[in-house]
Amino acid sequence: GPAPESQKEAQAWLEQRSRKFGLFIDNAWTEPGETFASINPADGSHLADLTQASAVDVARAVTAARKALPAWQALGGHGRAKIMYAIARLMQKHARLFAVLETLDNGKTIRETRDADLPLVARHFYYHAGWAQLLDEEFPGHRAVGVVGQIVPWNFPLLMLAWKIAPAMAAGNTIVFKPAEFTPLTAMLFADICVQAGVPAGVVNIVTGDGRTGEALVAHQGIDKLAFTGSTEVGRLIREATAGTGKKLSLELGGKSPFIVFEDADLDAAVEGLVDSIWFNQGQVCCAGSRLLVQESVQERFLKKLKARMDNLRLGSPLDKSMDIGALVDPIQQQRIAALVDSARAEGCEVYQPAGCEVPATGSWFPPTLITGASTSAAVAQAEIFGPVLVAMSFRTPAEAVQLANNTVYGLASCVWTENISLALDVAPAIKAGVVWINTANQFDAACGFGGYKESGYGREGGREGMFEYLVPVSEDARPAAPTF
Ligand code: TXE
Repeated sequence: GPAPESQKEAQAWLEQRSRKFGLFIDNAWTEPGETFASINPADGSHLADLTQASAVDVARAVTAARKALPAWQALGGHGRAKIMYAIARLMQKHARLFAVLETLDNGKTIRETRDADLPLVARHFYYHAGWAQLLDEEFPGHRAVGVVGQIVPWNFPLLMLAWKIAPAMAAGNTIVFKPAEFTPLTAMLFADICVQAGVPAGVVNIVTGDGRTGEALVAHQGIDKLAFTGSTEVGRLIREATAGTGKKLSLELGGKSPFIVFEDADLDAAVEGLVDSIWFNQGQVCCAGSRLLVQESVQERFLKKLKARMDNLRLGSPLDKSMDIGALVDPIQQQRIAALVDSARAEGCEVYQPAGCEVPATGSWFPPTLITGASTSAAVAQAEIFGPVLVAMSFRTPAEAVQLANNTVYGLASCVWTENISLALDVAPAIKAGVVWINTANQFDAACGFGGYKESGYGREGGREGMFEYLVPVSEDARPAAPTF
């Protein structure tokens, strides 16, 4: 596993807080109130107790954010960038502690938290510090929205925090942030980093709690913009709740992304891409390539290679560096995924799970799974499974591939594998998805806008377009008078 000292450091940090956390408001910790537990899903052990923030707590956080707004904006882009660079450097300095804590809280493998999540988190703060410095030149006629409420899910706790907080800070907003109730710990550590980095009081406030805390944040009249990543169901509720309130809103919701393999593709590379696409983070990824569409002429060969590769996947302790597949975030997810796979079995689908992938007796786990023989309208072919379950289907022509790819209520991401660049360039624009990766998968960069179409939501995070989510055009009366000559 990771150096024992990193594990010790994580436990020591939790102990130092007596495994009990209040809310982070105005750069201070409140006394823990009514609490809920955060559990390590790999072994069921108790990690810490966190405060279930009430509507009154949320209101206090919004008030702190409102009060902090003028000074934060007066600091200017360069002043804010300096602080954001400090955050980025501190995240790098404490990357191992963050990675271990994330792995303990979420169940994802240490290889992923260490090599993917943490480097991307630092990159997001560095990148957006750059936009803070360029704000006046690059976004003239715009100002920060104001106080933003941000709600994130549990699949990439710290990375989603960075995707939300970094652009909001850069643009000059103040923030009330809510992590998911399953994975609040790295956000608590991030609060410490904010203080160390010199973030002024009230600029970043963190309230923990379940959907009720989220609802209070959504309903609060002092919020100017809401950013949400999570289920399509809750996204719909939030859109309804904010309709007619004037609150700006961005939603990043579910997906059922197609992974298209043409007959001329480098099949071995495509198998590796697919492993990354559907088994990374146990498939608990909004843009997971959960629908394999493979050309009929190579289907048999491809599935044979894929099964052989699945047989080599290692599932086990997420803190063990050699593991490919860790634990699911919570037993609820395990039950949900199992029910969907059972429904496929009942419908006569073939379900392949590698014989060597035994799941531990305690904790929440699900083996890598491949389903073949499903109809295009089957639940497993249409619903977001949000687990390590791949559904394979075949096509004959590029036109049929595109038709199947778009046969979903979602439109978040997609992958196209072919050695024929003309084919790739024909197919890519025909797929209605926010991202089309060609001969690769899961490339996330802070400079590249990410977001969906259809029921995957709207708005973009990252890149230049992501900045507009946290800015509004300046009203006429606030605009400097036109120069007179
Ligand atoms: O998501 P929720 P859950 C999908 C995935 C998963 C399912 C359920 O299929 O199995 O959703 O996951 C907060 N008002 N995705 O229940 O409920 C909640 O506290 C305001 C896909 O975890 O959407 C958490 O912080 N906020 C998705 C956040 O919303 C509310 C990632 C997300 O929780 C709220 C996650 C309410 N009424 C789940 N109710 C993706 N595609 O990225 C809950 N919350």
